[in-house]
Order: sequence, then C-alpha cells, then structure tokens
Amino acid sequence: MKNKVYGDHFDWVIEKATSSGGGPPTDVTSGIGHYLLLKTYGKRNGQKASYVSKGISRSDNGACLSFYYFINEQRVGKLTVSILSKSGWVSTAKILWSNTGNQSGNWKFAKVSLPKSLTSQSYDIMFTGTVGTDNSGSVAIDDITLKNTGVC
Ligand SMILES: [Ca+2]
Repeated sequence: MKNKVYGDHFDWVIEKATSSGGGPPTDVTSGIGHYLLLKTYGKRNGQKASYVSKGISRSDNGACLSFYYFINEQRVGKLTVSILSKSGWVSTAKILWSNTGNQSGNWKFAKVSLPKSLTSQSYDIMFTGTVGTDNSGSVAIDDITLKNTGVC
C-alpha cells in the first residue's frame, strides 16, 4: 500500500489501539493491535487522505473486498472506497462504497463485490477519508482482505 497520493492533503497513519490516541480504543484483529487511522484533529472540512494498493493482479472471476471501519460520531467524516483501473493511458476511478459518521462508536463490517468487468485488468483499491465539519473524531480501518476467487 502507498500513502502518498497525488492531490490529497494528509496521510493515514498506522496507530496502535489505545484509549488515549484519539482513535478507537481497540482494534479488530486482537483488540490490542494496530489499525489505519485518519486523524481529523486540526484538519479542515473537506480535506482528504487516500491510501492505495500497489497494483493488484487481474482476476477473471471478480473479487471480494472486505474490511472493518470505524467512524465514531456524526459529521466526523466520510470513508470512500474506489477502484482505479487503467485502460491504455486512461485511468479511471469508480466509487464502490461510501459511508459517513453516526456509526455509534463501534467497528462495522463492510463487504464490497468487485464484478469481473472491473477486475479483468490489473487495478488498485483506494481508501479515501474526508474530514467532516466536526474534526474532533476519527475514522479508522482494520483487517482489509481481498479474495480474488469471485464476488462476495
Ligand atoms: Ca488490526
């Protein structure tokens, strides 16, 4: 995965689960592990950070992306998952999934089907966090899994 994406404003950070770090107090994997965190504190409404895979091989059967996400309050921000695919010189981004705040302080599970029409050439998955009007909360992601054996 790479963190420096053209046009975004800041970076996701890998953070250890703690009750004092501003992110969720536990991670999904073990409770005391790490997660990807969008630190919204000090950022402005509309600022973005993107995290992108490094070239996923094509799959003729489609793929299934799953992950856990955490958006602890309303107005904190938005999480968007996009697929970036290349056709010749043209690169297109298509939004596959999006969600905003008010997730009541829990980790939620998400599953996204990638139909074979989108995976017939190599592609990338991009997670984008956008800061909302309330920058006192946080957005986090954990346990990202991609299965290339078919849609979900
Ligand atoms: Ca974890």
